[in-house]
Amino acid sequence: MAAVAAEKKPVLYSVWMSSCSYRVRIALNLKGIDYEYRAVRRGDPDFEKINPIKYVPALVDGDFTLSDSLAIILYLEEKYLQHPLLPRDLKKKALNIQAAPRRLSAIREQSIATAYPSTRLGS
Ligand SMILES: N[C@@H](CCC(=O)N[C@@H](CS)C(=O)NCC(=O)O)C(=O)O
Repeated sequence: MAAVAAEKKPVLYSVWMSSCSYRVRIALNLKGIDYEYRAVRRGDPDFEKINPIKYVPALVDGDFTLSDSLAIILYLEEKYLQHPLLPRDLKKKALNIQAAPRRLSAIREQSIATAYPSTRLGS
């Protein structure tokens, strides 16, 4: 009988201060997924070969490459059933996905305000 090849860890391509990448790291950690982290520099031609969309984050899972934080999080949620991030109830789940883009921009605004305090509204 042929041995079953061990599945490789998913690889996250990320920039340390990218809020879009934080979301995916938060999801990976909440779900307890073992993954490999690869730091990317802006304009890195090797990364652009892996992800022609060029934006981080990008997740490589075997022969599958996916870009966009929300798409990645939903993919991880479906693939790894442990520690669900979304309710099972169809309508509650849909409402969470409806709210997700707003929550994602809130993370972005908070991280910009933390990194660049002079950009805070009202200051
Ligand atoms: N909707 C995308 C947005 C991706 C995005 O804008 N990524 C930024 C970093 S947060 C990026 O890679 N920008 C290109 C650049 O800075 O050169 C997502 O949520 O992943």
